[in-house]
Amino acid sequence: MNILTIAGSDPSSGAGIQSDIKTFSEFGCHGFTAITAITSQNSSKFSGVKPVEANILGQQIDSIFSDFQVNAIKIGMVYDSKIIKIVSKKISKMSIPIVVDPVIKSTTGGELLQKNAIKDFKKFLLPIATVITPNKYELEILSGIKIKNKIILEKAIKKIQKLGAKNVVVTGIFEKNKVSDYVFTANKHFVFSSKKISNQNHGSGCNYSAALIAALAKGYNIRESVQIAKKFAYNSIKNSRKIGRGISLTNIKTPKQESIKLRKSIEKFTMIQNISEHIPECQTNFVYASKKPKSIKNIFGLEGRIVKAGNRVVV
Ligand code: PXL
Repeated sequence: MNILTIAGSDPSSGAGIQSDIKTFSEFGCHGFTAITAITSQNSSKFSGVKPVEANILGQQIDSIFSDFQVNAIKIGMVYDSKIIKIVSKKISKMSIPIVVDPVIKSTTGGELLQKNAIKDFKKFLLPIATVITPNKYELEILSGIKIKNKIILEKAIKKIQKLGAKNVVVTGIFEKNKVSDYVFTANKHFVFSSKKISNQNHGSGCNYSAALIAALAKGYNIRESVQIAKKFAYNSIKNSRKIGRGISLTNIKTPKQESIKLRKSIEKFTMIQNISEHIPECQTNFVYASKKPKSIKNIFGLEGRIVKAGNRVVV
């Protein structure tokens, strides 16, 4: 699968396009990029931003679409109205999944969306979003509603859906000792919770939305994709590293050679036409041993199983 990220450059590679490319390749997808703005930042300080000229951004997007097949798009930092309008003009007629991550402020306080661009963000980008992934703060800004409890949260989400976003995933709502994501599709609601990791980091939002679009591109439905993205972001926080003087950068652990091989085999398996018909009632799994195994550490397999869902195969 090929995925285009339309986003800002982050020289620390913790967030932005640099991080998105890493996430896409982690999912076995090829990442294309169209850069909207150049930020200057490290783990402690956001020192500046320069948006790319709108026509240059348009050219980047055209260069990709005139040559490659693009299966899905992620939109991250867009910064100003000119950028928002050119993005909308170039992609609004495309019928592929689009995840819009409405980033407004960086962890270190940098402005990623100008205040006077919020109106155009709502007008042009919400209607093209297959999924929008605001955190609580971003939802408050986009809906204009201060979220004090779950009833108000629901009201704010519905307002965003009315503005055109088909599915809304509100990430990172803190509740006692867990952190929950609220998923609203056209007619169903889900809540997914996980343990709270109290670790200030740079990059988890980008990891989440990039993993979400990769899962959607690979054919998982919204519910499955959110679960995949949540786990992916959770692990990237768990493995985050303090590389600089400031906050930690999330870290996508490079998997071992064996797990790459295992994943490739599973991917090939899932691509076989009508393979779901051959998965038994008890479902299936892929497990293998490296040569001359000495302990259980030399056996590789999937956590969980490969299951049949209608005529699809879910790993
Ligand atoms: O995580 C949000 C984000 C997105 N894009 C860029 C960023 C940040 C946060 O700092 O710098 C370019």
